[in-house]
Amino acid sequence: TRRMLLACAVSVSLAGFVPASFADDKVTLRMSTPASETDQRSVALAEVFAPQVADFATYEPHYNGSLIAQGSELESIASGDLEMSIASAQELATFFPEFSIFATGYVHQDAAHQVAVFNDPLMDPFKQKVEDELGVKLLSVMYLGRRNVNLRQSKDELTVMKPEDLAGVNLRMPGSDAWQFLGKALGANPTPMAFTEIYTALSTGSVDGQDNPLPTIVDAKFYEVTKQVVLTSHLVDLNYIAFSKAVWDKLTPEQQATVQKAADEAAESGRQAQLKKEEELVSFLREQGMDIYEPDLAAFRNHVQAQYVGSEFAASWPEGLLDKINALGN
Ligand code: KDO
Repeated sequence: TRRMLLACAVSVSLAGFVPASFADDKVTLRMSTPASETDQRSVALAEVFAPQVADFATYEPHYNGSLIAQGSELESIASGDLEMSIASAQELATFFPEFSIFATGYVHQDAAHQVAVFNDPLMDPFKQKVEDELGVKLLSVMYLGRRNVNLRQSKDELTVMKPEDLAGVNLRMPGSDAWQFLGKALGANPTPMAFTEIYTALSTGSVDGQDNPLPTIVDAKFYEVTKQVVLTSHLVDLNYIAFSKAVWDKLTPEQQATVQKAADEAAESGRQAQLKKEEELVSFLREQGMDIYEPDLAAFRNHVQAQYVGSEFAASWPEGLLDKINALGN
């Protein structure tokens, strides 16, 4: 009987073990992001990207940094532990410093400018390098929005018109050099912290504020634990749809074209949704009792730009690139 039991156990476990390639011949696309499921980029990928690739791929999103911690997604794709992410230029700049140009304050002017830059030949060497050296394809550019300074203090307690007004303010910024530099360039005292920790940090007062676009302030409910938004628009922020080159290379040319089209259409759909939210949410946030106002934008722009001139970041930018980027704007 012992033998029989054993034989039985073996056959049961063998039956349970079906290699992925036999279980179904679809490729699984694990996507990891610190963003929530209701973030417009997440929604666009789930509702526009996933159905278009469904014939040959199963899209498997992981939200709120639950699979891979914020900032480690690209190396996970490189090592084969992840197939997709919503990557930032700041993350790419940790591997390739020249990407910091796309993470620099007051460079991109709006969503259309981001698209023009991403589709311009100036982007080709950037995309190629990421593909060759990291095994990651940057498929399309997504719009995150205009980042603004969001503080716990009310406007009566602290009115921010100029960078000097942010002196000593502990501003949470994401944890990489390019982000910390931007926080300092704004005049604040930047503190690195993962996105998923911001709400608690704001509610306990371990930071004075954070910076993100209005749709994120609403989606992550930061308005519950903050009192004002200073419309600095210091970074018209973007993300790239990052895709494993190893997986891409296993797809047929038709499947590759489908993935590319699905990514472009998801990015466009998410962009339109996010732009609409940015417009609508000012009144929503005011209804929640928040102060929302414009500071002296020229003062912020001049101060931020002056910090980058002569910086280690600017030293990594290819000659003439900033002019080319500016020429693609208004
Ligand atoms: C953030 O950590 O503040 C940030 O906005 C940085 C972005 O690059 C992006 O990763 C985003 O978080 C997450 O997707 C959560 O919205």
